[in-house]
Amino acid sequence: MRTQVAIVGAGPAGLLLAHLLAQGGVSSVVVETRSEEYVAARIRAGILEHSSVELLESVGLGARLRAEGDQHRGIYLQWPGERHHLDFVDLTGRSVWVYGQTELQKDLIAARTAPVHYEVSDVVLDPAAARVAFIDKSGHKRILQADFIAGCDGSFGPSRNAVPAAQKFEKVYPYSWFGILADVAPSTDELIYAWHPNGFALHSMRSETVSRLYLQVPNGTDPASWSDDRIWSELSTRLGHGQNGWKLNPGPITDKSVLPMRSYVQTPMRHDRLFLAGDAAHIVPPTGAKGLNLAIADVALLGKALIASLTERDDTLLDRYSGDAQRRVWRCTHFSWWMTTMLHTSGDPFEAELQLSQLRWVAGSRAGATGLAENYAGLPIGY
Ligand code: FAS
Ligand code: PHB
Repeated sequence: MRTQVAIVGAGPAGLLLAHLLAQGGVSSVVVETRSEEYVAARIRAGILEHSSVELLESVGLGARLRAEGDQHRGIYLQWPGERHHLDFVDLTGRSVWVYGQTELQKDLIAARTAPVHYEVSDVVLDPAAARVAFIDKSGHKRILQADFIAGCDGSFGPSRNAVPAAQKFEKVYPYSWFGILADVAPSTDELIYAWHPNGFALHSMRSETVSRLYLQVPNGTDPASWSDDRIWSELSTRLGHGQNGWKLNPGPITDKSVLPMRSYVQTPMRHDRLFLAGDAAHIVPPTGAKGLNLAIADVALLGKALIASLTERDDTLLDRYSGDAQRRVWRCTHFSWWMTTMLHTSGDPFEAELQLSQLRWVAGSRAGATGLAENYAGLPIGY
């Protein structure tokens, strides 16, 4: 098989890159180990930052997002007895959108801009020859010859290990997130990030009838070990049920999962004719809502660079890709670490006082609030 760009992975990075390339007249073929249904159904991110929405709209992927997504002006920061709204639009002129990653994935699949081979196995990359070997779902050995390979295969794919002598930075946090989906209307109009002595809690949502909530739990927590009652009781405590008349409305829980928290950055994001994008190159703790948005920012840069190389024989952007992408990767890695360490408790009373002081400053100072807003709503792509 022959194409211009072989894309490994059909998550948001892989499918969005295929879409951007097609818009620029460049052909691609995607190979994916999972089924289309599995990839579309994975429950993951929920927030799209301003520049992600602008990019998606600019390439014809904004219609359902605008119709079914929910534009938010900001977030609430909370600690016992206090809840403060940070208005990103007032502070930075930029907003965010609540639109589940599953919905974006469905939009990307529906756009069908490139052939996708689902349920493949034995994927082997040859970065120097720009070749991908795999077994297709009928059991046939296939060779995909391209000009370039895009490694969009997430944190467990082969691409990140196909970069010899890569420098790897990793931080594992001493806690995880227990996430639930519940068939109940959100009890808040915008997201609540809550600091509490018992641990962090987040009230997010997916629609007017589906809530998405998270609890800080010890690493290794078994989702089955928490009863629904215990989950709602702990969420009520940490989110301030009854505080200033506010109520958390419980409802039927339809999904439970525990997500370990870590930061991971690998550099460079290129080897020979292989380029990494998205979780293949970096992982952030979800506290800053950056994972999906960083994947989008990577492929926005990589798509432009590949199009310039393949249609104008200009490799300037390709040669700069890893350095340009890493600037935003480290900005988002720092912001995600900063939000995580500010909001998650460790039981250390000194640390708790520092966290509360930082929260009071961010919520009470326009400079502090603007710093959070700039990063959360997202710096311009190419920052
Ligand atoms: P993905 O992991 O989404 O996609 C990679 C694809 O490559 C997958 O479909 C995989 O099956 C495929 N693949 C793997 N190995 C392969 C191989 N050998 N050959 C071919 N294909 C292969 N981010 C947030 O912002 N907020 C959140 O709340 C949040 N929650 C998350 C919860 C979980 C459980 C996980 C794992 C991630 C979460 N994230 C969250 C981060 C997530 O949204 C990622 O940032 C986003 O999916 C990145 O997209 P991709 O880079 O495309 O990687
Ligand atoms: C989500 O809705 O899944 C979500 C929102 C904000 C975050 C993390 C996850 O910081």
